[in-house]
Amino acid sequence: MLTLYAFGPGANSMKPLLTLYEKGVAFEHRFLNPANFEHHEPWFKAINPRGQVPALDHDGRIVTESTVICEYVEESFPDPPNLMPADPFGRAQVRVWTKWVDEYFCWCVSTIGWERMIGPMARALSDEEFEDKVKGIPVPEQQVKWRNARKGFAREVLDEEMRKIRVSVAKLEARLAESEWLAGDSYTLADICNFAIANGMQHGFAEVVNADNTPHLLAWIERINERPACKRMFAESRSEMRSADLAKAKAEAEA
Ligand SMILES: N[C@@H](CCC(=O)N[C@@H](CS)C(=O)NCC(=O)O)C(=O)O
Repeated sequence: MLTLYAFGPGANSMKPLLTLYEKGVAFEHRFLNPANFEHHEPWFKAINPRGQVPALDHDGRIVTESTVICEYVEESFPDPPNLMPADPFGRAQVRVWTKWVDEYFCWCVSTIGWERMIGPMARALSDEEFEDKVKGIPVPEQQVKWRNARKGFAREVLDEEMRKIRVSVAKLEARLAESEWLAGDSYTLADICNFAIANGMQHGFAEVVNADNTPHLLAWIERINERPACKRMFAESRSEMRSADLAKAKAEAEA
């Protein structure tokens, strides 16, 4: 029995979600709503003490860290399609790309995302409500990030993160101009983990990711969006998220 705890098809949550869809493995998807701070509730911190998604429960054993979960799924369900190359050199190339997304690309996009989305969410709370929520955040650095988002990140921080986004996008464009996929000849976890962060930048960062500046990156984003597993992931996640909202609203109305 597999249960994936995630926010939905975006960012770190999307990495294992798309991997599970690509592998065709049956699993239960448990959506947490970040607007309700559900990931900081005690029941979820009992699953991931860091209070972060994604987390995978496989027969009662918990695996955390998005990229680690992807490799765990690939190794636990080795039937094709294979998302890791068979040879050690190929696997090393995939890991160079997944390490880069986890340590560099993800962070600059995340800060701008927090400024745009988490900031307004945090400012909608009263000081008292906010402090109460912050107390429930187990990772000290995340407490700082929530406070910075509420205040608004400093201009120099935002400028530096935008610089790193431009560097990241140029790196992806250069690689995809010479190769259909990021690590070698086939679609791998390198593509899935980078797509999870890059998808949507053609809208949210259209001044950087667009047909004139990054035609190869755009084509790669479209190619992955056209994959049957990816289409299924978006369609089913949307309908599951709607049902979860309806079930929650119903439970609240009945309470
Ligand atoms: N290194 C972790 C990072 C997980 C992470 O940052 N998750 C975000 C969602 S994309 C989260 O739970 N954020 C909520 C918070 O930290 O309050 C991974 O790759 O799984």
